[in-house]
Amino acid sequence: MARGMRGAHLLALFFTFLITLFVDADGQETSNGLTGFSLNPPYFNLAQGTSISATATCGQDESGTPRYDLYCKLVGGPTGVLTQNIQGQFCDYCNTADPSKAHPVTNAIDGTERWWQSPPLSRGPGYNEVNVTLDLGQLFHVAYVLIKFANSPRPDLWVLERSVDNGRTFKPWQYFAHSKRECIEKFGKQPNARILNDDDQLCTTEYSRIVPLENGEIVVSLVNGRPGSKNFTYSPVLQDFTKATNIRLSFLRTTTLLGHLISKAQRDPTVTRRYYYSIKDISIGGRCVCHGHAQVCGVSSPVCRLQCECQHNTCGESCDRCCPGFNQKPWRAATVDSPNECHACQCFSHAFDCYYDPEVERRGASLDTFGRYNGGGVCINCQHNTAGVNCERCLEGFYRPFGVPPESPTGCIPCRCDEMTTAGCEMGSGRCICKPQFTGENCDRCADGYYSYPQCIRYPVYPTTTKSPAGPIVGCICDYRGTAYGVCDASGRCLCRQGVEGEQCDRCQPGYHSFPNCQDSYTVRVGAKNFNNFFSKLVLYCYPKMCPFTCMNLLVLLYGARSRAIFLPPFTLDT
Ligand SMILES: [Ca+2]
Repeated sequence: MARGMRGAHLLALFFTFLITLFVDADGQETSNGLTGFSLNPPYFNLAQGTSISATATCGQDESGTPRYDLYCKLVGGPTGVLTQNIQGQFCDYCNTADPSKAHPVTNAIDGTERWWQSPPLSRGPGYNEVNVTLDLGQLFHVAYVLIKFANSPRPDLWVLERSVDNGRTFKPWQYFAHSKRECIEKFGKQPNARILNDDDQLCTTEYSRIVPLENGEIVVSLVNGRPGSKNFTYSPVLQDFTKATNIRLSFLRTTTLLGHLISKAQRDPTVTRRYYYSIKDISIGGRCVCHGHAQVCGVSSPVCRLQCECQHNTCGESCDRCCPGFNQKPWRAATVDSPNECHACQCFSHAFDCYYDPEVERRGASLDTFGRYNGGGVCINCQHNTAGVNCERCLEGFYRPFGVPPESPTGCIPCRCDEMTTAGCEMGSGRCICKPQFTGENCDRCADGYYSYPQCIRYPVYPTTTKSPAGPIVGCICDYRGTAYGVCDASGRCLCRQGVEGEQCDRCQPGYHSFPNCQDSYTVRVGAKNFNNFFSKLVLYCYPKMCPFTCMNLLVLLYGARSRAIFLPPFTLDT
């Protein structure tokens, strides 16, 4: 009981120490996590509550079955705790089946004096290489890793590694060796080098000394002492360097009393049973990665993951994107000088979401909520019959009458136009917009270059061809509307259609009218009654020299002698 109290007291002291270190790490950081415009959640011990695993543990075999593992401490002197005293060594055994002799890896993060222990080398020299991995469950910024060792010295040779892809790949964070030579030979790193870059991977020798034989500590600072530590929000390299989803302690060799002579003694179990790793507790000082957009990082139910409480209109577990509808500008991390908040898109209340398009910003085609063409937000899925970058237009076939505000959900009303001849109508006035082949106030005539209303067929345009490929290219300027077969012949002469004349085929021949639809007939609309008194409409083509009544002859030819033409009022000659 007294021991537990003492442990808790030490732990409290320890965390006070941690918090002090972290505030120092950011320099300018105030107690509320505010650095200029950049918001940051507080640091805490990430190790508590993570899942931890070890590749080997004393007291169990490779399959996890409990077994007896005898080990002895390097430290001399009876403590009364150990049960055996063999040849002056103080020994004990591990067994995971016995709670008082079990040293599972979860002991390394439980905040108590209990510890994790690896199998002694007497079980095999392969137990020099043991990994302890912490799965943080999500991405964090890690400022410090503190490891308190238990009843063995600190490791002789090892690597602190991190993963940013949930444990798929690991890369070194820091190397540890007992000699400068090993830094170079094993890791290719200059020992105890000055830190020049935010992402330099150091090789340290100070933490591999054999003393203390028990209860040693290693403090790995990943922020302090680095160039970007005083300006964390402006140091993307340091921000990246401190990110981790998983942390791995990759132990390569235990510390021994014999140094390099271990190879000679490695078959002697009375020697090798004294060599193993033991960890009393690991603390990882870190905080959520919120990109300067959150002051609070809390537990989100039901997934029980820590989540930034994002501000500045940002969203996502780490505030790493703009919230739906706030993509007028591209997402950016907050800095000391600017919150770099996400701005709302202007969709006139016709869309919930938008995306950012740099090309739209370059063209100055996106309106912001202040009425300026600033940013590149494009509204997604415009509702209420609207369309456009800002849902500012009506869909084709709809128009918004003058005076109706653009955000009105009922503002876009259907055009009152003939769908056959029109392509929607004008905003405001609702005036019909003719399809290309039609013209006129009501789109009831063929446009230039088209004929035979209401089909309005395009006059054929043939590619220019020449029959004398060896000859010079002859330029010709012809009115395509009056030209037949091709624009011109090999000599450059325009080839006019029937009823058309002129060097450029640009006028009707005498007796023809209505260029380019040069006709020699007038169209007379008449009504006709056939034998069965069935009244039908037909169109007769009468030559200009015929009087309209002469058309009767045609009618008789078509419908028989007893049919009668009734000219529909008004009796007109279509030109
Ligand atoms: Ca512990």
